[in-house]
Amino acid sequence: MKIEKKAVIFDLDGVICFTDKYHYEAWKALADRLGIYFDEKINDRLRGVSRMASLEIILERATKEYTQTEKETFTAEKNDIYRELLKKMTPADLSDEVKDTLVELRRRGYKLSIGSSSKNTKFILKQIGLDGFFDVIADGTDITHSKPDPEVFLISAQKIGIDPVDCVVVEDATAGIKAAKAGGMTALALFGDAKDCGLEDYNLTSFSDLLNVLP
Ligand code: B16
Ligand code: MG
Repeated sequence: MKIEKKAVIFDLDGVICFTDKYHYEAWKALADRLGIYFDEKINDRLRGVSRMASLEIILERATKEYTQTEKETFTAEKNDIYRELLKKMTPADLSDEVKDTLVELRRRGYKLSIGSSSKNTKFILKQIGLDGFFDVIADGTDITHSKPDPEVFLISAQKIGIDPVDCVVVEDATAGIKAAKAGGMTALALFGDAKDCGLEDYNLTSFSDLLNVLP
């Protein structure tokens, strides 16, 4: 299959790099402190969804109600732990496969951008040595509605100046595939629960499979 498009919008967590273990460790520390059961299976449900929506999923197992102010304290607490863990990331956390594929896509003339729900996007990109690499970044700091709402991808397309129909999105989360489709874009699934979710236009076999699909 060949897909004729002008821009590629990448999800960050789970596509360009892998921060799930740090999200898990940070949420687990918070859940343990609150005495709420949390495991890796529940953590999988947090892929691509916003920080507050992630907390709400964890609180499904809480035995008491929390106020909005308490919830905001909890998400801030989790984020402090998470950012400390992110400091462990280095350019070695960016695989040669991802780096070489990005460079080749740029050589082929594609505009490259990020569409991530994470408010830590710029910090993560700096840690892995991709600071300033992408033509455009749209992230959790730009949006009011998280994936599966298409907002982050539409802002990304608008910032690059390319029509959504000429954009492909690479995603590891079903929420992200839904967001891409809702935005009128072509959705490529890679890893995670996005793969074979039934809504994707194409399942990538690997990150570098992009070079087979995008001429
Ligand atoms: P933060 P993505 C998402 O990033 C993560 O997959 C999701 O687990 C996280 O809750 C969300 O970012 C918000 O992240 O707390 O750093 O703002 O997959 O859209 O790149
Ligand atoms: Mg993701």
